[in-house]
Amino acid sequence: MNFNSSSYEERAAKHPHPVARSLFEIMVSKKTNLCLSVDLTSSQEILALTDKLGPYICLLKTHVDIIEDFDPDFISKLSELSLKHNFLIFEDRKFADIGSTVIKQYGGGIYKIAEWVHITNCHVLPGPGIVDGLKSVTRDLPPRALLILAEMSSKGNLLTDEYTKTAVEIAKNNTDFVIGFIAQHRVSEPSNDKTTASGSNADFIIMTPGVSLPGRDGDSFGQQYTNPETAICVNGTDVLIVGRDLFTNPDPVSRAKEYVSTGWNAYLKRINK
Ligand code: BMP
Repeated sequence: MNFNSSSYEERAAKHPHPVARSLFEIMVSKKTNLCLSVDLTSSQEILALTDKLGPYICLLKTHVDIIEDFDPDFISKLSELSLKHNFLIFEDRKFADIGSTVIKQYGGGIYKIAEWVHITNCHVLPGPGIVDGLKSVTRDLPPRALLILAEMSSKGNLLTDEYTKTAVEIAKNNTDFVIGFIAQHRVSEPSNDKTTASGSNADFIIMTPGVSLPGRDGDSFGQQYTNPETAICVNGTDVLIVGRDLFTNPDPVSRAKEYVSTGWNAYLKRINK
């Protein structure tokens, strides 16, 4: 679909959701639209890389259930890094069960995701009850937000156009909690002067995984990559999610700087600055 030609500043000023506002404000102040997907399995390695790349990212994406030595102290340290470097935390949990089960998965268990994570995500396969369930967990917490998986990067995935449209409808009915999509394209109308707090003109943030600078051609399990410039200028994404191309790089800081400048220049081109 279309891309969004408003600046992140304009979108921050108008956005009704506090988590979306914070994210846009961080992006503007640090001049970055990069999200590090820190898919490592040792908590020490995750913390060390996050401390190194913290200055270059607006968002840190975790898969907390792959950590082999998880302990609650890890969460305190990660939260300290998020304050030190000014980024938000996104747990890529991809909830996919009925409302009453996701309530326990999001709020409880050993990870207590809702307590420390600003943003999480879900599939809408079970129908809108999953969003209602997740939202109910956040009632007495600081602001929390949800992304809906509307498209996936992997070859042969089953998220059809029809499914994507339904995902967008569910998001539009829950703009007090859903701030955007994990998607490969801008799947909803871009915001404009008619942007409203909710409903059909809500300003959804598009975050795209399966992004790599030229040179990485997918993996042997169906991952597919788009380059940052295409993702931002053609497909209309707002946040670039990058994993292995950063955390397996021998010089992740230099690589992160390349993503930051490529991503930011592509964004400036898109908004015509
Ligand atoms: P990488 O850049 O190393 O391919 O990692 C991509 C990250 O984004 C992984 O953590 C994966 O779980 C996630 N992801 C994805 O690759 N495609 C999707 O459609 C949705 C995802 O969350």
